[in-house]
Amino acid sequence: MRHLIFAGVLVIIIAAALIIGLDYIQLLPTQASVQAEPIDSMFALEFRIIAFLFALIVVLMIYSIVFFRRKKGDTTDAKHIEGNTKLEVVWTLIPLGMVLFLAYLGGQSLADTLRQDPRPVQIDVIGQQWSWRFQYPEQGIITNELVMPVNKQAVLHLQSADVIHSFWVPEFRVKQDVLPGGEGFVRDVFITPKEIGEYKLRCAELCGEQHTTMLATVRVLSENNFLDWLSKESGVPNDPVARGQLWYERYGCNSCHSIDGTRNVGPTWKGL
Ligand SMILES: [Cu+2]
Repeated sequence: MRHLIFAGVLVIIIAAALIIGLDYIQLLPTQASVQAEPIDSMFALEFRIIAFLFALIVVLMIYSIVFFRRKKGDTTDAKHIEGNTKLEVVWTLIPLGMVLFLAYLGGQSLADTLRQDPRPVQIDVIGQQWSWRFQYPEQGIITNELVMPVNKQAVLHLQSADVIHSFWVPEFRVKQDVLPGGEGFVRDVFITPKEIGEYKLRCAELCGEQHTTMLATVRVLSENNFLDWLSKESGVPNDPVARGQLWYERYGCNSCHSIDGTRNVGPTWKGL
């Protein structure tokens, strides 16, 4: 009994130290979207459970090694134990209950991230080897950076022009595969940014030679700045050279074709 109380106190102390330590080092980046909230609370809960289970197993193991090791000269056999039905029922039912509870919370969090607000901003996102393109169908805008207003939900309709990519902005937490195959394979992701700022969109699915360069800038603007941006972007220049330059960047041609003769994935456009 004395051992049990002492080991129990040690488990509680180590678990508490681990929980405080994990909170202190802040494993997750800034929480920049409303959809990140349920995901972060799941992380927080699971880190606490993991810290407790780690302490429970490791402390009891090390405690036993230290206090119950064979004494010098002791050649007697250990006591033979044949099963313990009560214990086995308990250590099956408790984890089963915990896993079911976590599944319930996971389902709730998933539903939270998929909730649609009335009249969200509509954005089509096209992933291709190895760039991103964003289209605002209501304003006729095509661009290579994702621009969104703060505190307003955006629905991103994701599709791929070639292989499977994955849309991931760590600060927004939510992540979604981007599939080829057209209409029936479009996947939606809902993001309500809550921090003005600049973020990085990464492709999170190995998609070929230059997968690691498949990045795009994400800018979250105030509502007024977003409206200004929309009106500025919807104008397309009349000069064919300026228009060509603009489309070369917007359609992501520049990720494969150079215009100065530099060797790249595709042939250069120099002299065309
Ligand atoms: Cu990709």
